[in-house]
Amino acid sequence: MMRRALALARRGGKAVFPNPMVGCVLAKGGRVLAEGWHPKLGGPHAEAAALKIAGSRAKGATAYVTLEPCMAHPGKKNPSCAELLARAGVSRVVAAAIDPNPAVSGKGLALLRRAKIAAESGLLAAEARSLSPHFFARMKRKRPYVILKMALSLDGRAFSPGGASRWITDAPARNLVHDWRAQAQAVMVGSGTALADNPALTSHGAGKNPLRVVMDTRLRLPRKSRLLDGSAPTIVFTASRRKIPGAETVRIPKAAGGLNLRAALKELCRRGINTLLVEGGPTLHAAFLARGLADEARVFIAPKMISGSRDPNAAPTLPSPRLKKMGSDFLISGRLSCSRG
Ligand code: AOF
Ligand code: ZN
Repeated sequence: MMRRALALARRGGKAVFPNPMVGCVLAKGGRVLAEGWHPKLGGPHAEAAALKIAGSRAKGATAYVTLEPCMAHPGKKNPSCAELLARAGVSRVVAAAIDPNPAVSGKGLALLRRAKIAAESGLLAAEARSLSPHFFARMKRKRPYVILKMALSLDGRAFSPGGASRWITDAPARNLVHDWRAQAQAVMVGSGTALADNPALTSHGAGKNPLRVVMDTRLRLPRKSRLLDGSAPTIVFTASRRKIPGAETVRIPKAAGGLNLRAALKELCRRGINTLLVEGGPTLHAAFLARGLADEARVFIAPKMISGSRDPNAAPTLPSPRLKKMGSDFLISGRLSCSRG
């Protein structure tokens, strides 16, 4: 049964990255009742999928899962699987690996035992861990998977998630960013970006809103900031002793040029945050890069030359740009819309 659960888990493939692949088999009297797996990042969990198929037949069944069933924690997109299994009345849960996520670890099995369900772990645990080595390694390092998102004009100006310049990328790029926010459990900006552009950092209906995180050494965030509007939870990391209404203020140590990023990441990991999308500004991106704390970059380049114009929306564009890969470089070329005379 556990081997079958492992095979189901593999169906998640790259779509669940950077979260783990998870599979689940519900069985009774040596017969499979239902199967489930985690199909994609932010999608239903394996147990939830299997329980949905089994319905009331799950009562008295044994659940074989490749990862300890989860417990509710902030930033989670799904109802807790341990609770779902208990409510469905399964009589036994066999888990392969214990969830290394510090917000979950051991707590899922403990909840099941409190509900008088026989819960054990360790069956084919090494196989289960080897399905998602990156996930287990990262949890050991005590930090989320960090994605740096940036948007640049063709002439190399960074522009940020809010304010007037947010309209520099087109609707498809902006919608994709909203999807990324819905998939990431947390989104981070520096106070400079928060002040200059007043971004909301929500998913704008593309899915669940992420936890919003502001790095604000001196607590400069103004009270009227959209990040404090309550539309999604917000954490402000600061070195200040003051508190700010509308957000949770968490004091962490200073470091050269700002706050201790590692301390912030450790705190986010402790809260069960698995993926973090860092949206800028350039100073914050540079700090992540300098300390080797960034795992992935996603860079938009808008075919616009904004250096010479006051209004980025009126800047010269390349109406039909060409993109060519030249060795390790990319060449973007094309006629400019401002060409006259
Ligand atoms: C489970 N079953 O199928 C998976 C689990 O963002 P969420 O809501 O998908 O939660 C992600 C966390 O849930 C992840 O960090 C890991 O601890 C656990 N993954 N747990 O019970 C599943 N994929
Ligand atoms: Zn779960």
